[in-house]
Amino acid sequence: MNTTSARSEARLPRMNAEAKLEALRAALERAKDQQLVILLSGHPDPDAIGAAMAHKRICERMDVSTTIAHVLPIARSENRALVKLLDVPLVRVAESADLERFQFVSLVDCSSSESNIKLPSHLELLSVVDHHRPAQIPEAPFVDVRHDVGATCTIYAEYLAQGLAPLESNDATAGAVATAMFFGIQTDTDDFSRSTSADFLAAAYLKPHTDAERLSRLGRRSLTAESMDAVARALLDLEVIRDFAIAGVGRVSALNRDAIATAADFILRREDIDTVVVFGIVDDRIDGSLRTNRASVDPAVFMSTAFGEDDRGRPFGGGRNDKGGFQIPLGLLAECDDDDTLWQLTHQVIRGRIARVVPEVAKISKQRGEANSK
Ligand SMILES: [Mn+2]
Repeated sequence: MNTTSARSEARLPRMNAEAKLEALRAALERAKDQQLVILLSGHPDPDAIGAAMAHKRICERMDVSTTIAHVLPIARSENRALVKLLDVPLVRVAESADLERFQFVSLVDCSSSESNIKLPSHLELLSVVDHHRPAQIPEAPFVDVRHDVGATCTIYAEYLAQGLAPLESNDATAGAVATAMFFGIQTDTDDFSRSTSADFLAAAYLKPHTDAERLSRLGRRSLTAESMDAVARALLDLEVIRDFAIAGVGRVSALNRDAIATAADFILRREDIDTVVVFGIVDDRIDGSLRTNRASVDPAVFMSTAFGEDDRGRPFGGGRNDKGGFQIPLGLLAECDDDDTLWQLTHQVIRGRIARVVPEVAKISKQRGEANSK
């Protein structure tokens, strides 16, 4: 990351904070005494959950009845721990009918609504607050999209600090909101290493209200037994070729698919390598993660060189900065009942594709093949 530009971005004058608060107030005023749903996108992460809790807090001060909903399951065990430890009121919705009773929808940490559910036609988009660069600027009565901050919780911390439902020490509900928001900033900025000064200011505002004990438990980031087993299999399968590493984890359940990324993050900590690919089978697809800390490796280029595109021209994988991933449907092979055979085949195919980028992988697999056939 270019620190010079981060510094100058952080100094940009905020577009009239007072007017912004007034605009958010006016938008929420329209939903007074009505039902609003905050619909989280994708697998809810701490930044989305923290921002949703802040949004709910603001709404409820204005007599807007608010429900936080999500469609996809909470995939990472550390995020499930967050929900459990802080008693976050989340409702899982599956179909359009589950959203019938709401008149308004707000989006936090995303700019377009979740695509895995059809929204009822009467549902009106009321607000969008996000820190990702949107494909197109969403249209809603209130939109605050800033890509110069590290987390959506940073934006919400500003709203709270500037007078919309400020955190107070004698407030019983402030602790859970502040803790979730702080953890949201912490995780979205890679433990503050990518924080802008706005993120630090927000974290400093939240910190006195956080619950230190629960925050430290969240920071330990527990793993499920299945994820830890997957990490163990990755270590057993690990092959190191100069400064490149590759490892397969076999099959992991959809709920624990992040075990693949967790294994990749862990292996990258090995001091003699700078790039790693970890892959496994999740449901009916091959799922993989790339991690690198070498500046000359572009994860997007790595992915397209190795895996190319599907028959509709969509890439199997992508990435940016130091991370990438790929998903390849198994197609008819998914019907194979023999998991061992399916895994051997997957292992061979993925190594073959990785060899397009790291040719030495092919040599080693050839030696292995010879050794196996003896
Ligand atoms: Mn975020």
